[in-house]
Amino acid sequence: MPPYTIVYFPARGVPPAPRGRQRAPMGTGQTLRLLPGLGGWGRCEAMRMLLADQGQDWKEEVVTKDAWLQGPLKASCLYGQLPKFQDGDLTLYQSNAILRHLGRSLGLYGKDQREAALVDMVNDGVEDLRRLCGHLIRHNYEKDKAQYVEELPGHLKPFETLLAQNQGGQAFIVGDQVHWGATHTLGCFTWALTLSALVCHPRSPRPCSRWPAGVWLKADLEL
Ligand code: GTS
Repeated sequence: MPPYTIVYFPARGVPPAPRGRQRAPMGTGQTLRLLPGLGGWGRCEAMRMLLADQGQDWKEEVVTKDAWLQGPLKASCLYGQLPKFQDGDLTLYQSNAILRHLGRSLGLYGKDQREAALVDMVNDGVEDLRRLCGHLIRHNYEKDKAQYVEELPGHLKPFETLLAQNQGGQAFIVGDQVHWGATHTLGCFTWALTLSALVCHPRSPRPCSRWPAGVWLKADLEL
């Protein structure tokens, strides 16, 4: 029995249509389907990718909307929300706390406290970006999409700055080894950039049908 269990909604694969649209534009579906959890960048994709990359096994419990709406499971969750994560007899909620827990227990929290602080900082920045993307999809997509595209470079700038400061961009965003925030960063950037491409070229099957060559991630993207 794997020690880890992820309890979450079936949030991966085809994206939900941005509000005001019937569905994702033709031609993008295939691309988007290649990207794990792109629709809402499901909150469990980063932990799945991290576990897979580290050769860990885990169990999935998929909660349907109907099951959730019945109420008892929601009532049993600490914050009334999913994901819920189990590591043996330890039960956790809050996706970023779960990622941090995996980072600590798998030895992926930077080489010292200084790097750990930087990883925390990067991940909090990624969470902000994630909210920005989520807000665009869930709220005034048509009204806000142009502004989103215009402002995206500014939102990506801090990460670019950090990368440039670390061995001239030849290493990781923090330190010289994989850390727990990397999958969240990678996935969120892909989401943010794909959304931007979707706005600019709504009928084009670009840009991110593949992960960048040489990326450290070994996880199978069809997880
Ligand atoms: N801060 C939480 C985390 O990071 O885990 C947010 C969790 C959350 O928003 N969960 C949503 C939920 O349970 C699902 S998702 O938006 O993350 O996919 N919603 C159902 C409900 O009843 O609130």
